[in-house]
Amino acid sequence: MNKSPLQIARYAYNPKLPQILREDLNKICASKGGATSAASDGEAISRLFPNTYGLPKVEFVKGENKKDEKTYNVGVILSGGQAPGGHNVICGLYDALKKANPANQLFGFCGGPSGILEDKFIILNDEIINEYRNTGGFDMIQSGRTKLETQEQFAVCSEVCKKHSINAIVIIGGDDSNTNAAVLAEYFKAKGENVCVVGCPKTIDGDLKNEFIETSFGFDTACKTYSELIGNIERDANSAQKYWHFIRLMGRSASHIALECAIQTQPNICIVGEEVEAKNQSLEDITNYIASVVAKRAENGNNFGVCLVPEGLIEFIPSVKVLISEINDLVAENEKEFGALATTASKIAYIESLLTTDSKRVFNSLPQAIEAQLLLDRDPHGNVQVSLIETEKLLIETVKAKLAAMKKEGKYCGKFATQNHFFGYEGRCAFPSNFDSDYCYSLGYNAFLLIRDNLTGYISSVRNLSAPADQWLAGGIPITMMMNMEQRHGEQKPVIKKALVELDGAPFKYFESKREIWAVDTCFTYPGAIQYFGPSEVCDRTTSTLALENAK
Ligand code: FBP
Repeated sequence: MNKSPLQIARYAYNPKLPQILREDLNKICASKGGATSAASDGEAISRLFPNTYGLPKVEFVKGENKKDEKTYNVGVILSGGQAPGGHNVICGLYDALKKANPANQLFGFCGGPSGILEDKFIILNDEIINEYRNTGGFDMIQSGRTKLETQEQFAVCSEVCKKHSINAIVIIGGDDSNTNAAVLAEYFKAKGENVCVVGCPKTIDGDLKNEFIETSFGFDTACKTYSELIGNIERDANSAQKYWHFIRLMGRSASHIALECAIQTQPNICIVGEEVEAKNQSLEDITNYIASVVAKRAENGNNFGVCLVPEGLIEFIPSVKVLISEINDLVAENEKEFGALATTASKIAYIESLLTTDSKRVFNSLPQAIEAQLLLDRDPHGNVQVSLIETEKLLIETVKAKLAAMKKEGKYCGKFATQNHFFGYEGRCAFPSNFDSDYCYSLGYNAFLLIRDNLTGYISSVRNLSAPADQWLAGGIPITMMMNMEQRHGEQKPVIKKALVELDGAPFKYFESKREIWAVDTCFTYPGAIQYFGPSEVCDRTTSTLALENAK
């Protein structure tokens, strides 16, 4: 493997562990709280998880633990989209496992959850692990989006575990993957098979968080990477003073990334999908708002600016949400006929003919490119892939049209020359920030302790993250505790509740209190590149989202 100087320097970085995890493994004990219950729908969830529901929360504390003579064969799986720090979760898990007993083995299932189903793995050793310490990407074992959810799949997992004497599985993934980890844990318990299943909270989207999981890993590095790029664009905009830049940011449904980047870079506009939905705003409302800011800045001689758009915005506009859900159903119900259509035009015409009158009107109001993007392949859940919809271009078009209409009415709107950008993949495999390097390593190391104490159905939890790493708290949360029942594919399913931006939460409140000033004045801030070496206040800084949420 060719190595850059930074990669070589990062190998030497020693991730910081919480104080408790620095103890000798035999001196760390699980302190258990009382029985827990689900976030809501406790009765239904307790029926579905008779063996793993109601388990206590666990915190690791100093104490005497029995000498562990057991040999562990652990399987690890990376699930879903890449997020900076994934390799460090594996490195932390590996180091703890080998520290407990050098004979313990770590099986890296390749290509995501399909790796265990196809029995495709590599045995991780020092040579492999040392190539990936503190590096971005998931390329050590790759990831995938296969869902582990059916009884047949679980039976295959069980066979593979028996074949290799695997007694624990760590699933590193988002809300759905951790939900599936809980279902798999329940399956093994119900069958009386002693395979411990532990989850780890991953996703750049930042939407896997709650009282016990302060943030998912990867969010910190991804937001810092995008903020660096946005800051650079802001400086370019302020230097040339001739373009409005429309920047779409990844994050799937949730607007956490856009909001965090807005706080870090202070752009003129940031649309928050959750607010659009709460205020029942239409595409026209959003367009009018942006056009009014453009005109106001033009009055002050500022024919430039920056507007951030979360990639999930389109799904939050109520009328478009209804349209998308109709299209999802129509595509699923008419899969064969729809799939046989050869051209985009014929697909558009076909769907249009089946839409309800209101949705047809909304569909027809969109530019043809967006109509086509709404019909692209669905994800494994049957949902539209928001990363493929160019909402920033849609807004440029609607704002242009609005400004033209305003000019006709005699309003001064200045010039509106635009550039569009989409930042997503640029941030998912960056070298993890010090925070993500430390957090991920701790999550992996901690996952081994959960396995050692046979805490199946738990998610690795490292908390108190705004404090220096040595003060972080480590433990485990029963996954069922974070669940509620939701309608999925026409059925009620137990799932981890997705955390969207809360409009009464501290990050949004902060943004709301500033946005009017940022809109008209030029208040850009330039965060610069992630720093890995240097003063702690620069290198170990966490996200504003975490700082504001933890300050409450
Ligand atoms: P996860 O939810 O699996 O962590 O993935 C997050 C994400 O990066 C989203 O922000 C984005 O919409 C999606 O993955 C893109 O998916 P893909 O990698 O399949 O193009």
